[in-house]
Amino acid sequence: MDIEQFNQLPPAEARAAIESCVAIPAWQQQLVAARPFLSVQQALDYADGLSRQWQQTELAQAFSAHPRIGERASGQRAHQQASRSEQAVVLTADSQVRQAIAEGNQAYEARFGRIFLIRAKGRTPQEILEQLRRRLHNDDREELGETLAQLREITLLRLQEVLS
Ligand code: 2AL
Repeated sequence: MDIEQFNQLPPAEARAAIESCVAIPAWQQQLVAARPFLSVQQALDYADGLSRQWQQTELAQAFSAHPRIGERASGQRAHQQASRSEQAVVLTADSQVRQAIAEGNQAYEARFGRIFLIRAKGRTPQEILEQLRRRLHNDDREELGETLAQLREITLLRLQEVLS
């Protein structure tokens, strides 16, 4: 949909159009309420500004739209389709790399108490594995910051797709 169509949708429909970007109700609401936007770029900038306020609470809300890396999302809802497409590259990795990612996921969850989140689009499976191993050494504060930054990137990429 183009930006004019997004501007003109009734609020509930505009919200439905962007809810697959991130499962954070306040973000969805505020973005819809800030319409009209003059351009896609203005909408993206506004969405980015909102996402820079996220903290632990918002992160916890967001996980339902982001299955584990390497675990193919099933279902036809928009966020499940987006996730499948973002993570498709991981399925092309050899079994050793996939196994290492699965083990890294387990170690990460034991360490941080939540699933490992990374913007998968544009990264190779090997790069994802390297980031996973590197981030395991972060302290809690560093890792919260990196995770929120990755969530912002995924969200903005999805919004760009919706508004293209
Ligand atoms: C995801 C996902 O679903 N898409 C993406 O880029 N990253 N999940 C995750 N656990 O990082």
